[in-house]
Amino acid sequence: MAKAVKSVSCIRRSKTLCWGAMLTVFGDIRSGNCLKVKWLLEWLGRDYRWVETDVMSGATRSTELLAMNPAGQVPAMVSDDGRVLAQSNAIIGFLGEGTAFMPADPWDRARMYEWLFWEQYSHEPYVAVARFQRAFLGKAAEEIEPRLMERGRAALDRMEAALTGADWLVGNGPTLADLALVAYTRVAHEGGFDLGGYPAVTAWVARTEQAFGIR
Ligand SMILES: N[C@@H](CCC(=O)N[C@@H](CS)C(=O)NCC(=O)O)C(=O)O
Repeated sequence: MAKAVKSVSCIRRSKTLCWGAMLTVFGDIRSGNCLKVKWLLEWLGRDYRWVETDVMSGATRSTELLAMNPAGQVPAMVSDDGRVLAQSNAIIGFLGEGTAFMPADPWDRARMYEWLFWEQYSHEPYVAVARFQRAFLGKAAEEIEPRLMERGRAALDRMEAALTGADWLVGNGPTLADLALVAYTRVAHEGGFDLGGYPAVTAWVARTEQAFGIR
């Protein structure tokens, strides 16, 4: 479970003083990429610290955070032994190792990765970015670049096709592919996407939230 938040500058000081030997995640609680990591840690019952890092205030570009993750982004995870891992899907891949969310079958595992890479290249850049611009930057619908909406709808269309007649994206149970893709799909309406026309996706969102204990 998440422990109390400390300031980012704390990372420069003694690790025993600030973090102990505890897994620590730097993340913005409003970010789907960060929430993927939090949800999995909670589901696994792992002891961890969450350091809230406000994307809007530029905290991801602080000297401390850039020293950890030169990409200047969250999530960034500091493991128990002090090593740092960035990229949400790499982090959930590490944490999900050995769980039922990581298919043992090599083909199914590769298909899970297929969805994870697709999420970052063909879904998140449209669905999450439209949401960011609408919900966080306060842009009106007509200010959103039409291409963002077209590509976002194309991503949702692809998911609808994949989930029509299937409960999960890969195999017969939830995997990290479902976890990664639910993060921004469940809040797609905040970006102006109407999930009303996506019944299979809507049912899958509810199923995936239940499977991972997402509230
Ligand atoms: N591909 C990265 C994307 C991370 C990302 O875009 N993080 C955003 C928050 S959702 C961020 O830190 N933005 C701040 C910035 O780029 O300055 C991942 O999956 O972790």
